[in-house]
Amino acid sequence: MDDLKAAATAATRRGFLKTGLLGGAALAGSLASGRAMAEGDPVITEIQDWNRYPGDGVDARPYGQPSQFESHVVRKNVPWLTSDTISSINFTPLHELEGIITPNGLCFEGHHAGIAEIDRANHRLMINGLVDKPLVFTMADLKRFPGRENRVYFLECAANTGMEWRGSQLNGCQYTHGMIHCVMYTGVRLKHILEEAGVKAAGSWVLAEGADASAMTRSIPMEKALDDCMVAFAMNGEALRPEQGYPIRLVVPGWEGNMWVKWLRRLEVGDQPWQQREETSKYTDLLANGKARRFTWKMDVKSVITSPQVPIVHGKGRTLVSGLAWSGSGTIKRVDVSIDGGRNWHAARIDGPSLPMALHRFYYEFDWDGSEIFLQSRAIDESGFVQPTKDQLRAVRGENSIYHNNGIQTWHVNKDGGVENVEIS
Ligand SMILES: Nc1nc2c(c(=O)[nH]1)N[C@H]1C(S)=C(S)[C@@H](COP(=O)(O)O)O[C@H]1N2
Ligand SMILES: [Mo]
Repeated sequence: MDDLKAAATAATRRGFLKTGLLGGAALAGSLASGRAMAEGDPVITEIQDWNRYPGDGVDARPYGQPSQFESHVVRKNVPWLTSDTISSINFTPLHELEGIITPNGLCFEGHHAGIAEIDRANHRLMINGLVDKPLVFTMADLKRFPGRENRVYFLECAANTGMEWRGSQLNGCQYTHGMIHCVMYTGVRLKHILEEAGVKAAGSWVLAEGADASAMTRSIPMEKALDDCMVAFAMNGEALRPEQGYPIRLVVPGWEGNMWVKWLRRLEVGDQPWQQREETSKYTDLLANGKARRFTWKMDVKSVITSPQVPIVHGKGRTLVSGLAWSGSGTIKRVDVSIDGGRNWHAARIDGPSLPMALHRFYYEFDWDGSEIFLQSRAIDESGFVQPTKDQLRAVRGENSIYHNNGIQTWHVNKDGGVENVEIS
C-alpha cells in the first residue's frame, strides 16, 4: 500500500512539474493526446454512407433527440432501493455530462406519488393564511407578473450519497452522487408574490404544497422565502418537464431537494412550522445518541469526480480528471484533487461559470504512470467550508443517517484502468 502510494505520489510530482513548467503550452506540446497517422484506416480511406447519401430533411425531427449512438446516456434507478417506482428516485448520468447544466431529459426524478400530468389551463397557485388578501394566480397571471428572473441553481436530494453512510456500496457516480441536477430556472421571486398578497406581521413561515397525489408539503422559514426562493415555470429555456413539476415548482436555492415542491398549488403563510411528515419522520438525521437533527435545510459543500468512471483504456500517459463541486452556501472557491488517497492535494482548475449555489466544473490533468491510484476530490466554498472525509463526518453524525452525506469520495483505479468505489478515509 505504501509503495503504491509512493509510486502514485511520484507520478503526481512529475505531472505537476510538467504542467507547472509548461503551463498552457503543455496542451499543444509534449502532453498532447493526438496519435500518429496510421496507414489504411478505412474510416478515413473509404467513403461512408453518411458521406454519400443525403440524410433526413428539416422537420423529420420536430423535437430533437440526442444521437442514436448516445442512447446509453439515460437516467437510471436502482430497483431494490424502493418497492415501487411511483415513490422512488432515479439518477442523473453525471459521468456522461459536461459543463454545469443538466439537460432537461436527464435531470434525476424524485417522486412520492408518481408524475402529476397537469394541464396548465387547469392549474392555480393559491396564497392563503396570514395574508392581507388571499390570492389565486392562473398560469397566465404568473406569466405577466413583473420582475421575471433567470437563475442557475443545483437541486440535490438530501438522500444523495445516502446509501454510502456505512461504507461504499454502489458503483459509479451516477448511483453514488446522481441525485442532483443543475438548470437555469425562469420565474418570479416568491418574495414578490408574497408581497402582492401582503404578509401579516405574525407571518413567519410559508407552507408549500404540491398538486400531486402525495400533496408534498414543507414548511419554509419566511426569511428564506423572502430571500432567493422562486416560483419557476421554465427550465433551460423551455417549460418545466412534467417530471420536474410542470407547470410550476418552487425553487429553494442551496436547500435540500425535498423543499423544492413540484406542481406547486398552494402557499400558506403561518406563524410556526407545520411539522409535516417530510420534516419529522423523513428528512431528519438520527444521531448516535438517539436524538435527531431537524430542519437541516442547507446542502453542505461537496464534490465528486465524474471522469474517469468507465475504465481508462488509453494506458499510461496524459489523463484527464473531471468532476463537479457545489455548495448550498454560495460559490466554490477551490477544488483539490488527490491521486494518492488524500495524502497529497493538487489544486484543480475550475472552468465555466462560478455561480452561487450552482454546480462548478473542475479539471485536473496529470501523467498517469499506469500504477494503481486512489482518486479523491475535496471542495472548499466561498464561506471557507471544507468538504470533510467520511470518517470526520461519521465522528460528528454517527452512522444512522441517510441524509446530508457530503463526505469525500474515493475511486480506486487499478493497473488495467478499471474504476471502483472504495473507502479509505
Ligand atoms: N409535489 C412534489 N414535490 C416534490 C416531490 C414530490 O414527490 N412531490 N419530491 C421532492 C424530492 S424528495 C426531491 S429530491 C425533489 C426532486 O426534484 P426532481 O424530480 O426535479 O429531481 O423534488 C421534491 N419536490
Ligand atoms: Mo429527495
